[in-house]
Amino acid sequence: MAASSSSSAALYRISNLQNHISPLEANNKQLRSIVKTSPQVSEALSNGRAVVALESTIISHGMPYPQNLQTAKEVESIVRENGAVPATIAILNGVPCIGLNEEELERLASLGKSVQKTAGRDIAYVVATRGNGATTVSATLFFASMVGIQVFVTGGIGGVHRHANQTMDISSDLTALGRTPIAVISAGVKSILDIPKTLEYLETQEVYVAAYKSDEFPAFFTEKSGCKAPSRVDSPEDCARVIGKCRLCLKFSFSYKYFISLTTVRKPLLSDANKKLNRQAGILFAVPIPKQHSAAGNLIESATQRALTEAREQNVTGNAETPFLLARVNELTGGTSLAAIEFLDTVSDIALVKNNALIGSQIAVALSQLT
Ligand code: PSU
Ligand code: MN
Repeated sequence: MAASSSSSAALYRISNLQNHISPLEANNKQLRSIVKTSPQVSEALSNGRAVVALESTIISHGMPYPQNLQTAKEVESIVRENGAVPATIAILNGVPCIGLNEEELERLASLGKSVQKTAGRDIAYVVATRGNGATTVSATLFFASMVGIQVFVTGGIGGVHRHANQTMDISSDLTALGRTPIAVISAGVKSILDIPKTLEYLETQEVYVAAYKSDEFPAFFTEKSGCKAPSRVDSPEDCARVIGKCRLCLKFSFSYKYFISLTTVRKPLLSDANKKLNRQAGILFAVPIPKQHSAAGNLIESATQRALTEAREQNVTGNAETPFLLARVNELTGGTSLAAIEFLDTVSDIALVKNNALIGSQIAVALSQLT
């Protein structure tokens, strides 16, 4: 990194944030000087309205431009139509943005894979070098909790990789969930990962995991993973009661022309759990693929299972496994055509993230209505 003195200062500041400041200190001046929250998101948060955080790696790395832009806009529309305010999170020119306007969303989408995939560990570097960063689940959790967002929608979360006992490849999404009191709505975990180990690791991290209207934990492309979900929820209201309402409201009173007093008002907590108990761990609500997409999902899943068997037979392990699986799934589902699987995969990814956006928004609204 070609560090100028100002970028070193920024690096120092953001490292300090990560190390010493509770993410829930939403009224911290230093944080607010670094992070840019959109007027819509700010307004919604201070009025206790429903807000849904959205990650941006799916935009930059999940699909090509302009399909990614169109999908990102459609997902935001679904959130709005269901009564919540979308907060897409990304780092633009070193500034973490919580809620993107049209021009910012267009910029992020058109930059595509040239934007750095930014996990928690990468945040300080991207900010310090004034870079552009597409946030993964772990980095999005960090920024969302900084401003007090409680609900976050994504497609699939990262997990424990197969052979993690040799490679140590475990997504920081899981450790971030373990220390961030936010509810993530995802379609479960792709079967390319080790789903039983992922569930074990979430347990170790004290993350509450529930399948939505199902007894089984979903495997992204299929409703069933073969693993019983640790818990089950059946409505947005159930989810809201587990999360518990954030009663931290900021009140600005303009009592004199140049005098602004900032008062933090905490209302009594009555009926909610995670928040009421001041638990600092996250929540994962896993939503199974909707029935109308299960045919496309099954096609991808059966190719994945076959590729996994072949990998075992050919003794492909370690970090060679994921590229092998992806290439083989391409071949199996599209013959020689890469476009076919990319199409199928993208179609299902889009369908799933949209479905999660619908349910996540309902959860955020139910949460805002908790009395
Ligand atoms: N899994 C998916 N789709 C995704 C990702 C994972 O099915 O888009 C992205 C998410 O942004 C997730 C990240 O947070 O990849 C995890 O990356 P890693 O395994 O490198 O931690
Ligand atoms: Mn990894």
